Amino acid sequence: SKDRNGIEQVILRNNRGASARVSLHGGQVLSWKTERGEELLFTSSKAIFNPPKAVRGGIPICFPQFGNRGSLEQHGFARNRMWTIDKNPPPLPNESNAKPHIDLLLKPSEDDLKIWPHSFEFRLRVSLAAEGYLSIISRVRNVNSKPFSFSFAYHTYLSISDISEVRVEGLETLDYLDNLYQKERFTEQGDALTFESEVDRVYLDSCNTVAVLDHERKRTFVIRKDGLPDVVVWNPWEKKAKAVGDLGDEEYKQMLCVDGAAVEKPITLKPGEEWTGRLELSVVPST
Ligand code: TA6
Repeated sequence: SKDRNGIEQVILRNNRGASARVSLHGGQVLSWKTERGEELLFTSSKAIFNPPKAVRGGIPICFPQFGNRGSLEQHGFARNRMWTIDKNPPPLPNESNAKPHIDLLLKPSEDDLKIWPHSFEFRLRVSLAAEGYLSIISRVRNVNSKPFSFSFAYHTYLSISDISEVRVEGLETLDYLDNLYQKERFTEQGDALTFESEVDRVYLDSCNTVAVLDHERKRTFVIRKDGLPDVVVWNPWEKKAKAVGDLGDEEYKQMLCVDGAAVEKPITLKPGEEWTGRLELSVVPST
């Protein structure tokens, strides 16, 4: 199907009615719904669905650079490019092709190679399991003759009821780089993370499971990851939300970014080598 700007999108639906929508622009998941049709990802009411800008919401892919840690545009160019449907993807070990899935491919254009001179093949698989969880697998292969390094994040906008009623578990005691304090390193004080003001952190060397508890909606997002050592946590809060043009002034209350990422230690690939980064999102009822 096509969106209002004629951008191709793919709808995945499992046999219980859960669904996901993926745009070929940016390879961006724009929607993930429960079998009851409840939207689980946040999209700003002021989102701009006009390439090359990435839609504010869903799960933008930050590649080959996370944030402003380098010479490229913020979060790299992958989220601002048209991807193609990968008709003949190399098989994914222990991934069943039975579940609804889409395979997308991004290769650098001549212009991309001018700003980032590293030939790569980025294969993205988005799939929806029978139980409704969303799985995203990124495979980046170095098809160049020299090694290259990149940083990466699945910039995941979770839809929540009220940011002041949310707790994040699984990051206790970790060190983090605080983007609000010149990316300096701090240590988390050992309890679940709650939110009273802007948070913009990269938690380091996290374990592979993080839980985001939405108290009001009595549900917990479970984020499982592999190949992604770090977790970015971002909420702009009131002042920053007003400064973000494609985010409603009050909407910071309904969103939280908890991103599987590889930021502190960029991934280095030798010629011919391939990296795999897996993210699995599920939502479970919680008391
Ligand atoms: O989540 C980390 C971060 O770099 C924040 O500092 C904020 O800029 C956010 O990403 C959104 O970035 P974007 O380029 O999508 O507006």
